[in-house]
Amino acid sequence: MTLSSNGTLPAAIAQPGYDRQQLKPRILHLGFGAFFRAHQAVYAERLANDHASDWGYAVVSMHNGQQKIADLQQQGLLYTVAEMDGTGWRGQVVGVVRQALHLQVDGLEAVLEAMAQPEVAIVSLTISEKGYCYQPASGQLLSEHPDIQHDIANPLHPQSAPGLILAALRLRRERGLPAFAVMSCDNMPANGQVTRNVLCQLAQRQDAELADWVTQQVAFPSTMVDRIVPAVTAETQQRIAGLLGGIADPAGVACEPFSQWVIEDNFPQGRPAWEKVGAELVHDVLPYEEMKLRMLNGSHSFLAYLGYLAGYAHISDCMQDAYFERAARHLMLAEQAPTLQVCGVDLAQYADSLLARYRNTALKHRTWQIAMDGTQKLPQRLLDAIRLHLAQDSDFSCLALGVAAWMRYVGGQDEQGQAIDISDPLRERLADLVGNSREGAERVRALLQLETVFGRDLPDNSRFVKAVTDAYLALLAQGAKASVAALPIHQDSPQE
Ligand code: CS2
Repeated sequence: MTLSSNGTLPAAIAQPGYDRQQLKPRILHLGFGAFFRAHQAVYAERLANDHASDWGYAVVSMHNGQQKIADLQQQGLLYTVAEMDGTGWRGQVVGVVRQALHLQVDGLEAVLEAMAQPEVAIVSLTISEKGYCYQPASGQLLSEHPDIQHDIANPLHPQSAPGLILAALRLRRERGLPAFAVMSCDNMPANGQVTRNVLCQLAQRQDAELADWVTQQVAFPSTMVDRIVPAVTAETQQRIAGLLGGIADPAGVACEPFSQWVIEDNFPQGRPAWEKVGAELVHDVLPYEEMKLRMLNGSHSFLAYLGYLAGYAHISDCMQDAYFERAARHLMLAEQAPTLQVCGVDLAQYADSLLARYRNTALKHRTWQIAMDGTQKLPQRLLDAIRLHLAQDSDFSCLALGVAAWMRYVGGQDEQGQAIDISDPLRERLADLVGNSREGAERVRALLQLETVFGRDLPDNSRFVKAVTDAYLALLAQGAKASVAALPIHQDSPQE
């Protein structure tokens, strides 16, 4: 039995209480991953259930996730979201997806046609940092990216996400339809601006008139998104089947109860009334994005690299080590919070709530998962704050140790000499730099050559190079656990 032939779901499972036929795919979402399913779609579900909203989704996956789209289609475009914590698992069936396509299966024409429907007012994205084909250190298009090179030469047959969106905008322009807004929901500061940069810069390389039209007509609202959604495992699927009374849901997803969404209110073709279901619509998202990226994602990456090296498989395992918890708190409050502009948020309380979320043992959020794609994550999570410390001559020991731990991690061997499975779009370049440098200070200097990560300024800054090198050598000499325990953290620091 599948989810769509239901009628027999246990009473505890919330189900769509609205007429799904009334929903129109007014948002087309690119990237049908676990995060979208557990975050943005749930806001739309609440709007449809409680506020008679007709904002439904068309979802499109481009590269991976063929099976996921097929699974979803098999079960009438329904799937389950389970919230999990120490008190148990609670399930809900989500029905806001009205159409699901996969570029490799349904073809480019079908995808572009879906994006060119007059009712599509928003194209939203969860394509992960690397999907933008940009340079994390500068926020500009990475024109030498092979997919971008391809899309410059073949604008009508794009391979990259920016190329696909541009091809859809081109079609709308030809048909005299208004542009949709393009809303990034990925973890980058000023993610709207990054999206604007890559689209406009790619358009300039393709067609000057299209570039002008995009610059003038397309809105790129920024957002801050937050919900911890670990990768789905066989165990997650079993638990979900248990909730559903034995029905398997291969498109199901499980997440923490917490959820936050801050959105720049810039939608010329209209938007759902997200504010009715807990999202915050604001004029300027950047202060919130920086707060979340530095305090949450920054501490996540710190815990991921050091935790992995120390043998902790999950974030909640790191929290069992008092030195790790102390270091994460110090990183948040003493090294990240002072670099933030956000007003009206109690950052000590925010840090406490993050640590409480990290302690959720039901999540089983793997350090390995967070360690992925470090070259795309380090700048906004650790390096931006380091630049501010360098400018004001303040301490950044935890941040430096985080960067050093990433370098140790991409070295490819853990502290027991076991190989690390490194997942990163620059994996080959990393292996090259590692393979051609001697272990120790030379390795640090080699990795600092990655300009898309470190820019040109950091490798030239002697204080930065020394802090990271010292931390790296300490990691080699004494290991991750001892390095975290030895951090110069004063317990009576006023900020803690
Ligand atoms: C994590 C994020 O995998 C990672 O890099 O830091 O996915 C994190 O769980 C989310 O941003 C939380 O909102």
